[in-house]
Amino acid sequence: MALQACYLPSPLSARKEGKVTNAVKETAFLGASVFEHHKSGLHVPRGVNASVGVVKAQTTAVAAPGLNQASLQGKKVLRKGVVVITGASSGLGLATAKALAETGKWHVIMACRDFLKAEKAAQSAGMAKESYTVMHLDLASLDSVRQFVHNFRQSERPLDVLVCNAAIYRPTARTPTYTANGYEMSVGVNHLGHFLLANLLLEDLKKSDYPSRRLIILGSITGNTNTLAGNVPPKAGLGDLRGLAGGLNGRNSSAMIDGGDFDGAKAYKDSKICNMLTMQEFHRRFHEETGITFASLYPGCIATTGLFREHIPLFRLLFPPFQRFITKGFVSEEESGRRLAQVVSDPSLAKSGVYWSWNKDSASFENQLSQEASDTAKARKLWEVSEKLVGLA
Ligand code: NDP
Ligand code: PMR
Repeated sequence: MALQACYLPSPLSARKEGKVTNAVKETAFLGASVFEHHKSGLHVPRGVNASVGVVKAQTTAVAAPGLNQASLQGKKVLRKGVVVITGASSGLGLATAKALAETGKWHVIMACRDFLKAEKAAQSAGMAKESYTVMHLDLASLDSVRQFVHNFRQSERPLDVLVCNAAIYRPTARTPTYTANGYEMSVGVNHLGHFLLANLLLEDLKKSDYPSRRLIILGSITGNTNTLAGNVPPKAGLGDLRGLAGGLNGRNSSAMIDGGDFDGAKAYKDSKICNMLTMQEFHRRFHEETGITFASLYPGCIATTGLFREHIPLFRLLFPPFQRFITKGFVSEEESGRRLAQVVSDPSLAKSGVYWSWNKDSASFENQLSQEASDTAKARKLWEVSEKLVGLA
């Protein structure tokens, strides 16, 4: 497993000229000082609460770390927001990175397990080179998570928003595979890796001076049994967490959270319940004290993404038209990216503890979680067991 130092500058982009021109125009309008810092990539001046389409960004008028204070001559610098997105090398993560980068208000840290893939993806998406940084993160290794946090801190960027987006789905797996730490892979990556990452980076979010700091964890309709989609077998269910408490290792415990026989599709859905419970437990533990917004969401059925790469070819062929024409739950990668970008940056979506969804006109609303996905006692137990598994307790 690659654990090398991992802080890559972005390649050149043909779109740079246009971005800078816009930034200068905006700055002249606002009367703020112009400041670009290529090494950190932090500073393109921007407007206050400006918006591009539905993606809005709040700004903060403070000097960002790494700036030469003397050169500022007492003027305030409006800095970009800094957002870390895990799994930004494809699908929803990439679309969100692109949507945010295009506003000119955000610097996106693409936290990915495959540098080259992420770099190529950013380039093909047309992201301006100064709008993103690729950093290595393999959520299947807790060492890699810790290394990522270390590297991120070395970069001396602030952290304003963290998006726990990466996931794997193994519907056709007959036997479990395991993370470097010996946990069943779907729950290990989707929940435990993110659980450690979010807990460690909470300190960084607390330190941020950005007007709205957010921690967002992807949920899904299929983890919620109060929906038709959530009732398609195998149904999600954590039981009494006996498999997780036993180590989720398939040797002296089950590889499934509820202690049952391995089922790859269920493991994914279970991991999504964990994601939604974790968001709420973060909210209960830290929102009042820190003011940080904790949120989850179902972005719609993005039936074309790499999430279904391990599914049988017939499924991959029929799933998009099925979702588009029958359930009408289909959403394009681009639209889903705009939705998640809203949860990152729109001032009207700053409420904490919310599971966001969108109606057919793409208007956001606060959705209802299933009984299990909103069970406070289970959330607390999940937190305590997870803390032990990732070495935080
Ligand atoms: P994709 O497969 O396109 O994206 C998943 C991303 O996660 C990829 O970038 C992948 O990296 C990354 N990833 C996988 N394993 C690891 C790992 N060990 N370490 C770091 N990164 C990893 O799927 P989607 O875009 O569809 O999924 C994004 C999120 O949206 C997920 O949380 C999913 O649960 C959620 N979601 C998706 C829905 C859908 O319909 N697609 C519906 C509801 C929620 P790589 O590129 O290297 O493979
Ligand atoms: Mg589902 C009624 C609406 C609806 C919606 C919005 C989804 C979303 N699905 C719906 C219905 C149905 N699905 C029905 C009626 C069936 C039976 C034919 C069905 C089947 C189905 C399968 C086999 N659906 C699936 C699968 C998968 O393998 C996907 C999955 O469970 O991944 C975990 C999936 C999904 N359906 C969705 C969404 C959003 C998914 C995938 C992703 C996810 O939850 O993250």
